[in-house]
Amino acid sequence: MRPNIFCEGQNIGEMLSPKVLTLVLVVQPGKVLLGMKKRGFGVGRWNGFGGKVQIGETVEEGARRELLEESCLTVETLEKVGNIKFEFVGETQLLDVHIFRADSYIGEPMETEEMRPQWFDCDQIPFDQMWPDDKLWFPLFLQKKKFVGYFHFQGHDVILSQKLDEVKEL
Ligand code: 8OG
Repeated sequence: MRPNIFCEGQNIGEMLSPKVLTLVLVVQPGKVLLGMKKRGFGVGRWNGFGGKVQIGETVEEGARRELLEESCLTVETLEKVGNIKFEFVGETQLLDVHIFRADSYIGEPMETEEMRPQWFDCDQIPFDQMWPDDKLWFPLFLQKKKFVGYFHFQGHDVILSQKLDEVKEL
């Protein structure tokens, strides 16, 4: 099924190009580092570290920059693990989120203006304080599977439709 990215009554010319975002999940054996988002989009939710890719940087460069800005960590290897597109009712711009995994890191996670980092055991991930789609794709992520998805949201809490597939390559 092809995602219904064009709302009824809206023509293609009105659809903005997607906003490209990154999301980095740092893992250690049996645990994952999340940050409590202190402001802006997704405030009050635990999430990985990331944000908008800037003009002139690659998606991976954007991922490394946002990770450093939000958690004070640098990483050697980032593995591409997922790509999810989000559509919100009433919004003309899709979010195109590129998800990366890092199995090692340099530095110590530090609280920043945007995020308060905390390690969670993989069997105690706080899904009730995360974006509602996360509970659907995190199990794939934790099993080291790669995935692509699409979620259509009403507001920030209700998923109207969804599609999630495991893939071999991204
Ligand atoms: O720059 P800003 O903080 O607005 O970036 C938003 C971050 O949130 C970015 O890392 C991408 C991420 N993000 C979404 N939607 C979702 C979602 O549904 N689940 C998770 N885990 N992260 C999301 O934009």
